[in-house]
Amino acid sequence: MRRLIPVLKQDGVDTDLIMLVRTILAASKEIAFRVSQGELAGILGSTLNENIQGEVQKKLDVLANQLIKEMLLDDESVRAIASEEEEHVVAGHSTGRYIVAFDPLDGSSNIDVNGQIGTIFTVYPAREDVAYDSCQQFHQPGINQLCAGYILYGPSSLLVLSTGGPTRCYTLDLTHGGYLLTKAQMNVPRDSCEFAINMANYRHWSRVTQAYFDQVLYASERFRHSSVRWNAAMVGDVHRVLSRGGIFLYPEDARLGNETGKLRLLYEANPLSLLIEKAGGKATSSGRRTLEIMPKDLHQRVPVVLGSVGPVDDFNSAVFSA
Ligand code: FDP
Repeated sequence: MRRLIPVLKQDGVDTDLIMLVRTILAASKEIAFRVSQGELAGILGSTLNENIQGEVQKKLDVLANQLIKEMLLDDESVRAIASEEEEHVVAGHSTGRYIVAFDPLDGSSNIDVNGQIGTIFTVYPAREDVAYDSCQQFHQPGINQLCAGYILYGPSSLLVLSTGGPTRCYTLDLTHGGYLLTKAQMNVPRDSCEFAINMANYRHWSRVTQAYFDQVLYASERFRHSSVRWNAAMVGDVHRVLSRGGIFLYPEDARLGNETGKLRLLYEANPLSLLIEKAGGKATSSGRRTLEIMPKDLHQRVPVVLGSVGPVDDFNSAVFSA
């Protein structure tokens, strides 16, 4: 089996970027170890604080953020950092070539139930036309991403990564502590009848979204054998879609704070959209390609609909041409 670094070299990835990915993965190995220790590591449960999004911070959210942030700030190629757990941009090195955004711990509600959780990250080129520590560094569409990935802390720890080429999957080998290539090219099947959506939000959805799911559940022949799978961790649900097809949806809804969606464009929707596209799937937001949205805010939320081309097109044509 092949190790990560030779694969990245063979893919022609820039040496500085390879080193940066290694930095992120060093932090991920420490998080994977603590997660595997669970209660024994004293990392379960909540802190007394809320993050910038007004969500209760879990101990592991804080620990993961601290670990990744500190390791990234030691890397001279990093000009600025954005994190779900940081209100503002964190300044790095003024001459660094890259900016990095990350969600240190996705799927927080799964931490205390021994469920799937993950770290999502993305790397962009630093902008020369704005201050090195300005939030405008991150005002770049997702198509500019040089690299995107997630680490899924599940029964085994997996790294799913694209550096502009195919979406590849690596498994953390605990015997030597490195990531080994276990799937050279992930491919999202074109069609599938599996939906990942929090159906309990039905009452808050727009009328057209409700009407679409009325069809899926009660009338459509195409989706007669459909099923719903909801992990409550985007990394886990998107990993299932990447592995065997399906559609993941988190539409906007009427609840306060969710009017433009729940998931964050910069460090959730964009990296996962790149991985889906590089595996032959489709990633959209309000009917348009997510990767082309120009971000206006570091913590901007967007509706997310991604996965197999067939069901994504079906949803968008029903809801946006209605
Ligand atoms: P969480 O808030 O637990 O970190 O990032 C947001 C997210 O999880 C996604 O990972 C997940 O898909 C979604 O929110 C879960 O939302 P619900 O609470 O509506 O299930």
